[in-house]
Amino acid sequence: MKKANPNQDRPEIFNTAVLKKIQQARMAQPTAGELLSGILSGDINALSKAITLIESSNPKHFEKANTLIHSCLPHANQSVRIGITGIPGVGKSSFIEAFGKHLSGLGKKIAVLTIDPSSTISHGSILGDKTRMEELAKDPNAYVRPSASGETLGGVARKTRETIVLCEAAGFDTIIIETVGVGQSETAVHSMVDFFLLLNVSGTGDELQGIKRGIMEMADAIVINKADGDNIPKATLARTQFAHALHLFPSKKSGWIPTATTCSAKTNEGIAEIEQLISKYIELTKNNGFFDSKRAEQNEFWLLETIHHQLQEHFFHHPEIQKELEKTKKAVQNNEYSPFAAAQLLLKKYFKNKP
Ligand SMILES: Nc1nc2c(ncn2[C@@H]2O[C@H](COP(=O)(O)OP(=O)(O)O)[C@@H](O)[C@H]2O)c(=O)[nH]1
Ligand SMILES: [Mg+2]
Repeated sequence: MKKANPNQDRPEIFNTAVLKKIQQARMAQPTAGELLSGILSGDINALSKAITLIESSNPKHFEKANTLIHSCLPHANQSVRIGITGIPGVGKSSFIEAFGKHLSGLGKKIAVLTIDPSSTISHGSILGDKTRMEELAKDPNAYVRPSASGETLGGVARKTRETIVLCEAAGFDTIIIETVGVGQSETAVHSMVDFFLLLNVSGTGDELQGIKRGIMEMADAIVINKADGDNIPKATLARTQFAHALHLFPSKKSGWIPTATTCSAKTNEGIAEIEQLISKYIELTKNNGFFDSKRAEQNEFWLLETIHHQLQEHFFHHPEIQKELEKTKKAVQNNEYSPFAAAQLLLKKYFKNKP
């Protein structure tokens, strides 16, 4: 056998390789404490890892994720949360890019999150070509994070809400949430933001058609985008129509009177005014107490939402219930049982067998 030579560099290379592996493994699996100190120092890499952790659907990660969110909470409230909705193609991503760059110019730090439960199916937006917001993503004051994929709307929404907390702890003072503007995503976003902006475009002259009343009612501002070039007169007309329509809604608890305005994400016309509008809203609602009471209400909503969700998950994943449910479904379909009585039976069984 060859005698070991202490000066031989082979063992050293081996050691460095092992060391590197250990370091990489540690980096890949940082503790909640390591992630927290990374986040608090504004380390984007740590923030991204933390978001991946809370997005994980592996039950083994839940405890660590909860510990992390809990420890971020005391650092997480100094922000303005803005929701942007509108049908695909109105220019939400383009608007956020222009608006985000303007905010960055004012010295703000912006995190952009998207709620798009369909992203796994459509691979991003349906019409848009700016989903990644390339320019804003390059801005050192901005962080752009696409939606968690492969999830239901409820799942995406819950995780987005926790992501907001992490971003705020990392020092982002403006959180912008883009929804795809289809389905129920507006309601989910509305329940996690301070200011809700509905983006629109002028088109057929019959602008108010096709916009759900409930969404208009939630809006704190309606912005007609693409007010540039030949489109300016039409956009101005649309703004007037929306302004009239907004007057017909009952006044808001916030004391704020929603407004309609125009902008162009292409020329930046009107973008600065929208920032001023939102600042006015924040000032008003912080002074009259609505800002804090709305956030408190939202916290309560998410508490109850999470409980509902977890109870449901637990029930439907219970092995005995899963077996029984199939039989019960058939019995109900064949009118052997009333749905109500069958539900009672299943629930009774569930509560009896609860571990
Ligand atoms: N002329 C003009 N086009 C715009 C404006 N904003 C967005 N667009 C275009 O509209 C299309 C859809 O934009 P996008 O931001 O992806 O819309 P989203 O689906 O609502 O996110 C893209 O081709 C954009 O270049 C604008 O202010 N003016
Ligand atoms: Mg988009």
